[in-house]
Amino acid sequence: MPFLNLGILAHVDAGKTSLTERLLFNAGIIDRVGSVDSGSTQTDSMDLERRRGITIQSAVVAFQLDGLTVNLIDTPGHTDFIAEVERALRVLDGAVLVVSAVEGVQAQTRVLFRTLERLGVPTLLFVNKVDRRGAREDDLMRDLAEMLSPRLLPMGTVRAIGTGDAEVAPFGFGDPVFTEQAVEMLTAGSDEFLAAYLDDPDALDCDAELAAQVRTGRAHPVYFGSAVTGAGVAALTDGIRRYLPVPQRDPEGEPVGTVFKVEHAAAGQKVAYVRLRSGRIAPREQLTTFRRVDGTVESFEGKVTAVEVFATGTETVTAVAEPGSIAKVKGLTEVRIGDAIGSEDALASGGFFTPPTLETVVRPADPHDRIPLNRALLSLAERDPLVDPHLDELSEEMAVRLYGEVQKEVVASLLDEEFGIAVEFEETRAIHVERPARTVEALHEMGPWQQTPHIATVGLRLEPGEPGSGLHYGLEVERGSLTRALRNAVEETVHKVLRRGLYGWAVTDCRVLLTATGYIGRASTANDFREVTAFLLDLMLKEAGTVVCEPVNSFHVEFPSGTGNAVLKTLGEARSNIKGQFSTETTGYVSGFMPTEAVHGVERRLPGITEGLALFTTEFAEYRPVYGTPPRRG
Ligand SMILES: Nc1nc2c(ncn2[C@@H]2O[C@H](COP(=O)(O)OP(=O)(O)OP(=O)(O)O)[C@@H](O)[C@H]2O)c(=O)[nH]1
Ligand SMILES: [Mg+2]
Repeated sequence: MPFLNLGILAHVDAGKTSLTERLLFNAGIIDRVGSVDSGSTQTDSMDLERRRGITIQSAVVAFQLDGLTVNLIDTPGHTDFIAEVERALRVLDGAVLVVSAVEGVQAQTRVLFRTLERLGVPTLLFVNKVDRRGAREDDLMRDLAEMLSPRLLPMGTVRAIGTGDAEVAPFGFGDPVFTEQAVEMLTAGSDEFLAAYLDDPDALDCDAELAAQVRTGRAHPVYFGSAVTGAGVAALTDGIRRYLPVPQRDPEGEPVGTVFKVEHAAAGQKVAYVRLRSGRIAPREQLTTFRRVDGTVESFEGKVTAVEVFATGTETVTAVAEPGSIAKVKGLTEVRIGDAIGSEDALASGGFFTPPTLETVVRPADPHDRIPLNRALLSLAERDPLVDPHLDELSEEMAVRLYGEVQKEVVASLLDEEFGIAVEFEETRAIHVERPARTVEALHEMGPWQQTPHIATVGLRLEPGEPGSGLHYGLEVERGSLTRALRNAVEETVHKVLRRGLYGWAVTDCRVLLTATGYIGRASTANDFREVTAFLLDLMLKEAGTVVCEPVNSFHVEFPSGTGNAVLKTLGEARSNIKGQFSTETTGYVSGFMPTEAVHGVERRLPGITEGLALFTTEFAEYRPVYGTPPRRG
């Protein structure tokens, strides 16, 4: 049976989990629609998810749709868990982007839509909560077109919007007004379709053209509805079946896939969630997994002991995994989230979203728990490598990287529930970065044979890059001028040394080029190359100097006019840089930038000074040079 791996994505609270529940109900998988508010849904299964009513981890459920198995991935919307969304994005054949009819397009909606577009993931839009007071239709459609894409087509209209009786009347190609609107959008998206239209408008197959344009990410049908009342959801289901692609996959050949989730089953056994691109996976299969570590690719061998695939809802059955399916694979002891199976080519190159910009020191409430805590943190990192547990040099305690305060709570709760370790955190602080200030070069030439301590010639150039471009390493010498082992030794050392710049922060937004090499047959060792490279980089960093930068968020806040002074004072104390400001008789609006470190404090204080009426949205914008004396790490 063919598979469709479908992601449900949206900003926080848009109704993804409720919609998942409704789709399962409509497919006959569950006989009662669970509710997020009473903690009874299929996909919010962690204790903390049920207690807080938010999704923290992506979850997979399956249902059948006219001979198609849909593996649905319900993702979290809270920005602290964007890493989960990132991993889900790598395995999707299609997506439903949910927007709330009341809250409308949010910063996160734009981020997600841009990413889906960039990856070419065919995407339908679902405007949820049409039953809620304040739900909008026409002007929301205008917002969607303006803020997301002009290539949208509303697939129905809502009657009695904003009431519990809201119903959706789907459009069809029998309706001339809808057909005209569809033709207008479709001709703008394809010159061939435009030519065919000019040739003979009556011979057009608009539905087939719409499917073709959706599948290539050039058009997006928009469905209105309510996950809670079920209005409009049947039309969405029809759209999923009709317009999203069901890729053909090769069942022969080696299994190739991506690990997008890792769980620990009872007895600490690891369960890898694999989206299989081609080939099959059966028990006793020997698999090779690949992982990028410090710029080079490492591989691990593992033998599969058990395979289960998603069958109905959250239930899985023992089976041979077919291409296109999502399988739970046991037996791969070394496996980590993000690993590629069967082929290096399946490895992701870089992330779609900015890595965490905050960090905190975590210490056990009971000092005897130090070693178990280290072990537990490493185990968490297998599921979420971005947490990146590392030793904080000043406090000599473990530190973890975070997207925000809610994630801190999740880490604490996982450590408590799964490992029985109570922890305390230090105050969250921003992770700064260092950018080299100018281009520098250095060369170490080996002296006469057997007289130099290091038998290695290495030339390096360090060049500042564009802000946000990351760290890149490249060769300006022939690949063959150095053996593979020695070349790797240089590259690894570059990544390792630049993890700590002059102030202790990671060095980024630059290029390091290998400009000269030399070695002597068996006499030169990888260690010679490591030590020379580290020595040169140290010199070069000192000579170039670095600019320390801090993470900065853009923000937008709306508040009752009378509270303007208090809001501006709070923003000022948070070192905000205000870019735009205006007010009407009732409402004030301010937008600008503030250090990421200050965001949580502002979020906490705004409700108190605005009687809970402020609307605050924010997202990471960029790293900016800090004023005054740069802070040192640790
Ligand atoms: N009235 C109404 N409420 C809805 C609808 N869909 C969801 N809700 C409510 O909105 C809240 C959030 O719903 P969820 O389904 O948890 O939203 P989510 O997008 O999964 O949230 P996160 O996973 O935390 O990002 C809950 O209180 C739901 O009951 C809807 O169609 N109508
Ligand atoms: Mg949810």
